[in-house]
Amino acid sequence: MNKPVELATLTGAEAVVEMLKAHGVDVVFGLCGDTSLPLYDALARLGSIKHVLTRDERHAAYMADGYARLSGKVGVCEGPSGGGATYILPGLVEANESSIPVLAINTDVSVSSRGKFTLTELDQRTLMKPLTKWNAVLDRSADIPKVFRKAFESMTTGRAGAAHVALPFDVQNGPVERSDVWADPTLGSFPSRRTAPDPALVELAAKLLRKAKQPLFICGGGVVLSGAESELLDLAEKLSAPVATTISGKGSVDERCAHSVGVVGSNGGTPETRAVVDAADLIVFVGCRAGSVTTERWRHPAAGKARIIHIDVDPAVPGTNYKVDVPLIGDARLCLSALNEALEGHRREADLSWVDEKKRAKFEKFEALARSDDTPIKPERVVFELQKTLGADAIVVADPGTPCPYFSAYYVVKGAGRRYFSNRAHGALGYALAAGIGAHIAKPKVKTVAVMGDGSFGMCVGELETAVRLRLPVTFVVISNAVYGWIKAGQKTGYDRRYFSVDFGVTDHARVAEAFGVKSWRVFDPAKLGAALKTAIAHDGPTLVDIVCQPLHEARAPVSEWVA
Ligand SMILES: Cc1ncc(C[n+]2csc(CCOP(=O)(O)OP(=O)(O)O)c2C)c(N)n1
Repeated sequence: MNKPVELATLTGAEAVVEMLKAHGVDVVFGLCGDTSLPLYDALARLGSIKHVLTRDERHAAYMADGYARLSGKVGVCEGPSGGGATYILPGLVEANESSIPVLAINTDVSVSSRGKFTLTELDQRTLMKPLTKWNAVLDRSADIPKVFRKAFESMTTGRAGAAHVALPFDVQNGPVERSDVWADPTLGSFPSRRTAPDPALVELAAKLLRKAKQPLFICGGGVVLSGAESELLDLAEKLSAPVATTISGKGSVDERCAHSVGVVGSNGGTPETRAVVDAADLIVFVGCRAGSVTTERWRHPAAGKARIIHIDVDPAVPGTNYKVDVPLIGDARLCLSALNEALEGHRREADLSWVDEKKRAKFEKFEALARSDDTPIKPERVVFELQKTLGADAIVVADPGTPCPYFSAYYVVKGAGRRYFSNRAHGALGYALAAGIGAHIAKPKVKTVAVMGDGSFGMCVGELETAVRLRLPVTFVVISNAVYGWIKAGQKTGYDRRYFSVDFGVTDHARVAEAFGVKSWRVFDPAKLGAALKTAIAHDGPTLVDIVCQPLHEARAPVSEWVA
């Protein structure tokens, strides 16, 4: 341990930092520990990588996730052994399932201390294996360069995902040949090494699209991840086809345009958007897993109701939930652009006013509630006021509970590209605050707003200190109702109002935030909400608006069914 190293060599910890730099990493989110001391020392000495100290590892991973979504680069987080690994895990699994490249590094007890009841010893290899796309535990320093090259290649090629590397204490101190420290920097961004679809299948898909009477696109996160927005719009215009999205697909298309249907499914869809799905005779799923929420448990579309073209970079996706007429395997941008080429000169003229009618009907119901001066404040009013206040380029991050379904349904994304996201893989409460911080660090010139329920607030409040310490002008909005409202609404509709163990006490979140040094407002009166949000959003430091809201079990459901 701590042997002097030769000049042609780096220490393992130095090599890790150099490998991160070689892949273009400029920020790491994380939290210190005994086993991380060599890594921290290397980060300090080798400069250039900014370290964002977080208050727990879960939020470090959520920050890395939000950062990756907005920067298009791999998000990196780190923590120590034992609890540092178990705490980082929730963020890592969310990123992996959401196809976001996040690299987590947990330092570990020395290789020489393994199997001796060493404090914090944990089988990180087995723990992380089912939760990541790729993971490794380093046993020798010489392997550091190739392990990091493999991690980046694995995270950003094909279906993007998370990777985990465990870095033992003595491995951080051992030697690495300087000449081994190199990388392909393009692997630091995603998607890298795009793959194109089979031309024969492209022709088949084009044939189906030419014949379709009522084609519809349902876009998942894959369109935004691949940057395929303009190829999608070109194709939708050629076919005069409506474009619906999942929650993660919001931003595939400017939601103000005639083609946009909005979000479909059981967490943000409405009867009007469902009707558009039911009317289609050909559905093109793009970068979408056609999971339970998007399809309302595989009922919309119903099996056999429409022909299916399924575009996905992951060959395992098409055919999993629907009988697919044509699977197109490849990067969404390359697949859509191949379809555009195959349909060159084709134009299906069709009137989209029926889609507009559906949207009008949906927003009429919404606005009637959004303009209400009732107290407690209706969730619709919160969406309405934020929509009025935020610029077109703002980023909104929504937690589960009230925020996700309401903002997914009614917050209109003005422009294509990532402007709205939620943690749709596991939907764990308490994601938005930290993911919003990560998003802001990636896009500091754009306003970021994180919207959460009070259940979520209880799970992430510690990171307010991080926002204050770094003076981040992020606005946090708490929908305050002293209840795990989404679940109580499920007890109302599915269990005959037998409410059980879902209510908790009232907290003044504005005062809590103030104690951290966050400028805060607590709003009861709907007439005062707009002004409070406007001032909070314009402020040049962290702000929080605590809105006393109608609980979900008393509100009109934004969807027909509560349990996906
Ligand atoms: C970590 C975690 N635990 C439990 C759940 C299950 N769950 C989904 S929504 C919800 C209620 C959310 O409550 P709150 O954040 O107060 O928002 P509200 O529904 O009241 O708007 C719960 C407990 C979850 N999504 N994540």
